[in-house]
Amino acid sequence: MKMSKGQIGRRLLGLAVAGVALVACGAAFAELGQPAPWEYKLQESGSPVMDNITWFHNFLLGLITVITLFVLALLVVVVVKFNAKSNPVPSKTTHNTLIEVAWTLIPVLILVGIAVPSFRLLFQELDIPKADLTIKVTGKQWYWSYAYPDNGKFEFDSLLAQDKQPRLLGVDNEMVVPVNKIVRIQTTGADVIHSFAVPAFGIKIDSIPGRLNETWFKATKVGMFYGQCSELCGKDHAFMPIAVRVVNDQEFAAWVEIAKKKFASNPANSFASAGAAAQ
Ligand SMILES: [Cu+2]
Repeated sequence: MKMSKGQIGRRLLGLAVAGVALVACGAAFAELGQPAPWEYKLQESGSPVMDNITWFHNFLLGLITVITLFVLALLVVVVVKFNAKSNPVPSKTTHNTLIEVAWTLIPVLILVGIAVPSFRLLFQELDIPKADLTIKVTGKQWYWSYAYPDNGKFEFDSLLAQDKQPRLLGVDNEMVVPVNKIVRIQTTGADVIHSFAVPAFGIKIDSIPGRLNETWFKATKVGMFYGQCSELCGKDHAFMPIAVRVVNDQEFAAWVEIAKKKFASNPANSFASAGAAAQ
């Protein structure tokens, strides 16, 4: 099939419009705390650590775009100006001190420019501030258990709820945390290695049997935040979502009172109360 220039132009214009519409939809569908259809960016941030991860991601993306375009431009110059036809007698130059110093120093400076914010982010993630509350997260085949040692030592299981939305992310018992409070997560695995991850909080940490790993987040927005187990842990790996409900202080206090009674008969709590009796 032969197309006229006008037809090709119209097709290209159509493609461009479709592309722009797709990008606009990606932005329009973005929802706090969960993935969205056609999303191509990081999830919207809900914590200071994720703010910095997002900034660092955008910074690197900008930097790598500039570097890639620069290298592409150099390649084009070489191909066009120095091919055998347009440059039949090649130069015999082998050294140029200025260029050699520049192509050593400039990449070093770029790497230092990346290293500084990179290490700052790493320290922010790993250096856990004084926590307002601790939640112990245990990964099990195939669900999560949450224990609140600072709020009455209750523990409960959180399982996928088939009838809840968003699909495959809704659970029967959500983890509940207060807004703008520093939450320390201590995590371990009861059987195999799992990984506790909530993208909007910028956390992902392995839950390893026999080890206690730590991370932290400070949720800055009220609402529902979802994550998934991020370590292949067996046949139902895809069906052990993480749902975190961020509420204000009064709602959190009220929930703790209800949870203490509701989960009092949970067999997991016999261990917690046995621990309390032994103290
Ligand atoms: Cu898992």
